[in-house]
Amino acid sequence: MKFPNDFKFGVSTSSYQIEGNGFEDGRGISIWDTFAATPGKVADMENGDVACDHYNRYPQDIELIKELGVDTYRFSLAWPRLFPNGGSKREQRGFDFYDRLIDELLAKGIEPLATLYHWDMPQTLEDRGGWADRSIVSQFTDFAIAATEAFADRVTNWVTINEPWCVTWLGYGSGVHAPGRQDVDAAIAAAHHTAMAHGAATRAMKQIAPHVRTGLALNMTTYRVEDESDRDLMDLKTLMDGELNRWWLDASMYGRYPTETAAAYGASLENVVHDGDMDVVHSPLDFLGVNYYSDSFIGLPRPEDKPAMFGGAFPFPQRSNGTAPEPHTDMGWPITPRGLYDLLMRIKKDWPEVTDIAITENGAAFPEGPGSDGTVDDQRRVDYLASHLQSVADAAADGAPISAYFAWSLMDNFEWAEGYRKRFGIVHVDYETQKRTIKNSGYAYRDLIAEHKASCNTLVESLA
Ligand code: IFM
Repeated sequence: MKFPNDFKFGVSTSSYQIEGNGFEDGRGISIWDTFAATPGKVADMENGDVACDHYNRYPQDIELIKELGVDTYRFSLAWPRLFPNGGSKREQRGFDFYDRLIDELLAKGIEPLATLYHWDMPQTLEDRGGWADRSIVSQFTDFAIAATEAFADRVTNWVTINEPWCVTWLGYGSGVHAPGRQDVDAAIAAAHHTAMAHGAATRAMKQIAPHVRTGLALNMTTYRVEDESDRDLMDLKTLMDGELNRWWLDASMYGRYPTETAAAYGASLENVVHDGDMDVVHSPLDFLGVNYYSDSFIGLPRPEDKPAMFGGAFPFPQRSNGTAPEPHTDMGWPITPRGLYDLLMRIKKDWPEVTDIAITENGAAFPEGPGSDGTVDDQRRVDYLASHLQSVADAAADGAPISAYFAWSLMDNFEWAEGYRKRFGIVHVDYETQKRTIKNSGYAYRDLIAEHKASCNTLVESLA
């Protein structure tokens, strides 16, 4: 596998999924606290109160990151740690925590990449309508300004919003994620307000700190249609592609929404888009973050079909769970590494203005834990990562402008509605003891990075 010489390897996490330290040091209540406390929402009624206790154990976790040999670490800021009730009243202990984290990363030679919003909105803001209410745009922009003022002296690369599709459609459409609303109009409003929030925040951040680079982390997929001669299925693909792959990308790069999908949203969208909004939305990305896990299969559903990832599109007819091939990960998501290559090549072709792509998440859930000898033999994850990294390398060789890859995730963590039973880490976490054990996939990733660096050094030496 050959990567560009300046290619960066990283690992990714998010605040609510790993930090724990729920309500100490002044952290306010987030929508995920509320959602997790609602019976029937999260498996086994688990929550992020303790999680991986990263809030207290971050120095050891940074040691682990160092041991893996990665160049960069992507984490998110917990909004309710910095502003417990949204609004403007700061909690200094929250700022201090991220100061310590960033300083420790830099001291160890690891470049921080900060995500502003990875789903833990202060509950008070949701009580005012959350992403479905227009006021969230200015609230988010104020939060982005405060974070920039505090951390941009040390953090250059920022993701504004992680997976706005999930925020929108899982949070407000299907309700399987916090805040758990099931309201298509609210979801369509959220689709617009997340796009506006990215644009408004980006402009404000760059005014204060012109050197910052901002991007969105979009969960993107390659759609496979069961029968391409079926007009209905192909039309459905266009709608779903517009809803998931193109919505935020066309919005930020070109200041417009995909025509067919916007038309399908109809008056629900027209009612929330005010004059001048699309100028706010239009805010070209410095880099595109791609979170890729799986292809999606569009076909006529049969009772025996397993639902494919992101297969449930809203508000379109539920005809999207086509036959997904085996094998699957523990999430039931098909393993389709070539889809990542195809996606990257599509981005190169369809959005030539995107000049920098980072794979901000890629990984797989498998349950393996330590065996009798203490090691974690997670060969399926080793294979998953290797095959997807191969696709990244191939796409880079074929001219896709990819500069970085972040494995999801540094360590096992709170997998949202699935609680702790789905493990994505390349480091195993024993939640009873908080012991961390690097899995074989972590060692394989470390070795791949070391080989890459060695081959770059050899090249430099041979040129000297
Ligand atoms: O754990 C999540 C992450 O928070 C967002 N992207 C997908 C991951 C796996 O489901």
